[in-house]
Amino acid sequence: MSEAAADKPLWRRIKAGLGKTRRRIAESVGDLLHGERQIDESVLEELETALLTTDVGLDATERIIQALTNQVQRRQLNNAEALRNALAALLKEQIADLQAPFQIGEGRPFVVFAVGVNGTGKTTTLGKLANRLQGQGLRVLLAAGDTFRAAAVAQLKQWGERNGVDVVAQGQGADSASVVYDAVMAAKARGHDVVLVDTAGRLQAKTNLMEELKKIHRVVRRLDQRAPQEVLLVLDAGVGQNALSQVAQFDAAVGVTGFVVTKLDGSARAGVVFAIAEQLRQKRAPKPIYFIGVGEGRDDLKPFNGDAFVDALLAPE
Ligand SMILES: Nc1nc2c(ncn2[C@@H]2O[C@H](COP(=O)(O)OP(=O)(O)OP(=O)(O)O)[C@@H](O)[C@H]2O)c(=O)[nH]1
Ligand SMILES: [Mg+2]
Repeated sequence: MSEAAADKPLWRRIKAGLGKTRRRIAESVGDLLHGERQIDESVLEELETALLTTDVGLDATERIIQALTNQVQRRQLNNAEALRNALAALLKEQIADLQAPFQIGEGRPFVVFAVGVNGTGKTTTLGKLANRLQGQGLRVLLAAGDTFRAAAVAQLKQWGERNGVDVVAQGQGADSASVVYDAVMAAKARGHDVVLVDTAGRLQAKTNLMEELKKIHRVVRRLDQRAPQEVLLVLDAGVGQNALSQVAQFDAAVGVTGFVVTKLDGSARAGVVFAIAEQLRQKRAPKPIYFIGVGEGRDDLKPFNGDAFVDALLAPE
């Protein structure tokens, strides 16, 4: 099977998940990308607006439009297909550095944190991830490090029960660092490969919660210098450009190693992925988007594939 053929089902599923953003692009510039329009500099203004309204962000949009303008001036883009191909190539290039497989590497247990502001999808993402990793034959333990919200432990336990994954938890209000300590020790004793640590959603401004997160991080680091091997910042695509400040703040607090962008299915702002790439590029600190969330089901966590992502966004209805 060719590589393109092998990718097709993934592409199709992502296309469905990105429906809202895709439709917004198709509605605003579909005639331009898929029709018979003459390509000149004025059509690029419409494209610029479409990119901005899907949250690609000013900087990335400007760079892309500038590159297209140059090509139009050199008369390299004289039909819709040429424009669509050029745009796709630029968008793919923009996020090429963000692609890396999520791998369970060295260290047992391999410790993964999910961090992020309230309600971005941390708990759900860990549930889906537990399912995925168990499917790869790894022994997974979930740690209910969110002791802040009453329903949080129950929510994680429910995910655990549904998928046959062990959960380490204490009651609401317990010290989250102690829960995580217990979980790592339990994993060592029982031979789990991976500990997935759920943490409380926090407002970036709440320093005490950020301090608590740093404390959990320190406790785990003390148990194993290499841990946590991954700190996943879970971002809700719906917040658009606001995601950028979350990246900066969580990275400063606990050193983010990669991202999960959730709720792409419910948002017309999937372009934020390009804005994140732009921010990382400017800081010369590329980090991968390991996964995207395209639904609430356990199979709705997909590895991020930049080319498939762009092809899905630009696909006609
Ligand atoms: N449509 C859709 N819904 C999602 C996705 N990921 C999470 N959700 C939903 O978003 C809501 C919040 O998810 P949680 O996993 O509880 O978020 P959280 O970050 O753990 O929230 P806190 O612990 O309160 O900070 C739930 O209703 C999830 O089902 C996704 O990719 N797509
Ligand atoms: Mg949660």
